[in-house]
Amino acid sequence: MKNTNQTYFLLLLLICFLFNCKNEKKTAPKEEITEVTEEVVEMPVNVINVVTRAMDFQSVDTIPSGWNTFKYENLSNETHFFLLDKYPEGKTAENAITDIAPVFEEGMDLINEGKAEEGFAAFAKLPEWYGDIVFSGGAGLIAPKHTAITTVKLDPGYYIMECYVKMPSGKFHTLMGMAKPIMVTEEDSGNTPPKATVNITLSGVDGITYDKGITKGKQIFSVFVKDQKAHENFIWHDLNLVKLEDYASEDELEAWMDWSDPKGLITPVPNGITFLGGVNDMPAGSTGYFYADLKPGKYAFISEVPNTKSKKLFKVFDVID
Ligand SMILES: [Cu+2]
Repeated sequence: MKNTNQTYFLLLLLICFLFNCKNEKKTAPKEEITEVTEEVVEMPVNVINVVTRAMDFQSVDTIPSGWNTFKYENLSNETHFFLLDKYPEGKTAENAITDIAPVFEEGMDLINEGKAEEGFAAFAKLPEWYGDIVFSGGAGLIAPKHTAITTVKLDPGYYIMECYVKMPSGKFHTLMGMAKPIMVTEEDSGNTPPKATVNITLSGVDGITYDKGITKGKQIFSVFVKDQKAHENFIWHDLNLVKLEDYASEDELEAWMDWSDPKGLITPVPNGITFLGGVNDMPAGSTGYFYADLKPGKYAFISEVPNTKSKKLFKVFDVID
């Protein structure tokens, strides 16, 4: 009968397939397997999930210290990032609300009213302990409906996870709910950092440099912070990956990257710009990592500080097919 023959043939095929698979595993030389895995960028499995649906950070409250990889899913309709602020002993989210937020609000309101000088002067009211906050990395700017994967090393302590991108009204997301306390415990995660495919050096003196041409496909970028400083807007330099459409304006992007500009860091982002993550502010000497899957096209690395072009903190590059 035709049907029986067909079944028999399929069964034979299945047995052959299973046998072959088994056989291959047994006889494949070890070197060959190692060679294959070296070519492939493996995605991390042990991750801390962070999700934004509106003006929120949904994640666990307590994480181990040491190397941690964050998978930040931005399901909202706005561009966000997250920065991990390590607070000095005894200071908490309550102090952020009472001592810091009002100062930023007052300063920003004055800048928005066109009173830039008075606005900047208002920041003198920041408490002394503000200078003791250690910005400890996090995900760079990430577009709506995109996911950023970032690996950083954290010391034990009390942190605030924050995003200070601004609403169209000029209000910081930090004041809209994007500030979440995270406890980093003494217990070490036991994780090791990933192996980078491209090594970036970030410096306030030499700008952004990297060790090889950037090719399409999955990449793991390491970001070494050679030196660090507060720029004109009090912010340290970080590293963001951006996809630029042909019609995107580099000048508009440069201006947008300064929160102290009345139009800066306000969503929506300039036309033709898609943020793809990166590594947020970290102290000098630190290294962070981020993952990206690149398609051919025009991209840039840029810091979230003013005057990036002249500081060499805005590097445009092509990913060729
Ligand atoms: Cu935000």
